[in-house]
Amino acid sequence: MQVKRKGEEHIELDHPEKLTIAIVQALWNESITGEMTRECIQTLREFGIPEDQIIHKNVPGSFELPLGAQLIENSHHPDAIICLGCVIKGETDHDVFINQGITHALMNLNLRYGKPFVFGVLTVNTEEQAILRSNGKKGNKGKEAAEAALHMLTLKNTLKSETNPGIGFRSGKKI
Ligand code: DLZ
Repeated sequence: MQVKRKGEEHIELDHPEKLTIAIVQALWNESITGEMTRECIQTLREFGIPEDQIIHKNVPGSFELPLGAQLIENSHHPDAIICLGCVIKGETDHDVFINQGITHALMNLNLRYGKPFVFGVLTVNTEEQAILRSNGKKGNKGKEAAEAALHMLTLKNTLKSETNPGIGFRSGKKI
């Protein structure tokens, strides 16, 4: 029996090859968000998402993640959008304002579009904390974000099948 790693146990996709997933990466603290993006893409690939169905776009900083995500939603209509950023606390409260702005905006996008807009943003006190959370020593937020997106798509598909028994299709697409 295949033992699933933590985070995988709720992911069950019948047709991952039909999914399109977008990643929006903030370029502030790029070495950190680059690692998160690399791991995010690798995780999506491990679950069977085709390489050419992973859309990867950049925005300047984490504050721009929600608008970047909405623009991609309007242009490509992916099944899920993963937002990756890293906000490090400084001398002022900028981190609080940016983080609150992103969380509210992404929550609104989730509910408005009824699809996962994943909050894959590190909200840390130091660069060291960010490195530990992006190099695997204390996990990798990019990987977690990919798993969160696929978990939510599994849930969405399960609920669809339960309410339309024997169908499980929408727009001819069962995932
Ligand atoms: C301005 C700023 C600061 C001070 N710190 C960060 C940060 O730690 N992480 C991040 O992703 N972005 C930061 N930014 C940039 C803002 O997110 C945004 O790009 C600019 O304020 C322009 O709107």
